[in-house]
Amino acid sequence: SNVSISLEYGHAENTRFVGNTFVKVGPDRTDYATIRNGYYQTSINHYFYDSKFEGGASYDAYRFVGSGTRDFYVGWTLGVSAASGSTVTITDKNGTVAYSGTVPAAGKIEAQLREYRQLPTSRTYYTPYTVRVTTGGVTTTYTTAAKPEVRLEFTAEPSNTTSTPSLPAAANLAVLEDREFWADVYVRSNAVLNTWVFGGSLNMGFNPAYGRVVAVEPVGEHWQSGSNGTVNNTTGTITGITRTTGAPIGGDDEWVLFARVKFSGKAPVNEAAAQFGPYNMNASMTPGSFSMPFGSATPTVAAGDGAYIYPVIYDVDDNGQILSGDMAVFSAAYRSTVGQLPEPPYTRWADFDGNGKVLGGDLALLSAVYRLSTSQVSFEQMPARYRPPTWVSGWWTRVPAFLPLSEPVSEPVATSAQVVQSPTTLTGSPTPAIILGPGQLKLSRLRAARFGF
Ligand SMILES: [Ca+2]
Ligand SMILES: [Ca+2]
Ligand SMILES: [Ca+2]
Repeated sequence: SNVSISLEYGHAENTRFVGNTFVKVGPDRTDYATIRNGYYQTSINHYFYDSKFEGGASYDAYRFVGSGTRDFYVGWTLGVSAASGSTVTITDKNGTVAYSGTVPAAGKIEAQLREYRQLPTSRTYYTPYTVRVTTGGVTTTYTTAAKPEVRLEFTAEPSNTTSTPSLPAAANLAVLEDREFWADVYVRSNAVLNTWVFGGSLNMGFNPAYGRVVAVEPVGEHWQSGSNGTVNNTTGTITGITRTTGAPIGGDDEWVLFARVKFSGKAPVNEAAAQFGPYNMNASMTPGSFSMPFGSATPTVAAGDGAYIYPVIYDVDDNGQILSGDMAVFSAAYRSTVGQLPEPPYTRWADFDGNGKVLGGDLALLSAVYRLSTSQVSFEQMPARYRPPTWVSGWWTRVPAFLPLSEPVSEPVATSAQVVQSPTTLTGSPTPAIILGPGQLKLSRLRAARFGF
């Protein structure tokens, strides 16, 4: 056993084990017990507070031997965050006061509270506790376990952090399509009642039209067991991500990394409707029950990040590459004025720089990325009007959530009143505005066109 209380050499009472890590090592033995207690005398009032377990050790791996009254208590430290000077009173489920005190300048008190008393054949719980916090004459009442929180953070540069006292303010990740980025899910105990989290389960959802899961990645040794769940990129769901541990990290009110999902965004170019994004991937979280020292609860979902996917505007046929198919659509619109004719040709799409005409400036933009795959294009190579408002460089940026992202870029649709040529005329004999037919032009000739061939 890891702890053996009361042997034939003598009995014991009133021991306290605080903040220990119990590790089961060596070959499996059928007579193993993490806590062994008893001989033939009374052996009571043994307390274990804030224990951590590794290798299969557990409070449930106990053995009482002998006879007489024998027990041990399991307890945890509960932090209560409140304004300095607040009074805190904590009562157990029987109404017995377990803690009473005043919050010091640091803004937090810590109380050692019993979860249960283990007897040879029974277990008596003291939970749930009622926590009353009185600040300025106003009393707020909490119960353990108060709901923990989960929060989503999108990042294009995952850190090695597995726990952190604070996360960046909620923001939106604005990212070009066909790039890999991560959704990090963090969990912490209640912001007022601070304690550890032993694990839980989580489902996630996203709009599969705008992204897919590449992998659900391991997040570190601090979770001793778990599952990365089942991904369905057709329905946009990840079900059954689970984590459990007997040795939680973080504790207190720190955020602990629970899951890390690698995504790749996808964004269509809808040339007919002139819809060019960005698109909200609409990631969502549905947590199941989470286990904590004083009980279990379903977390609240804290306001976190969103992810907006920007299409690489040039890839009009959405095949992931900027090649002849895209050039053909552009060629058809070349030298046209936006809104002058019914679409197609797709002048609203082809007018990349937004000056109202499909001319050399647009061709220059397209030529610069020709033959690249969409994953090789960065915002530098996109027209300014297709970049996120806070963009500085590269293929992603974080946009503060309180700033509205650009609305989906769309141009007014040409009405019949704006059509200056009849469709028959257009089909039968191209006007000077439509010199180039779809698929008829190679890049070299377009370059020539740019210089006025
Ligand atoms: Ca696309
Ligand atoms: Ca393409
Ligand atoms: Ca233009």
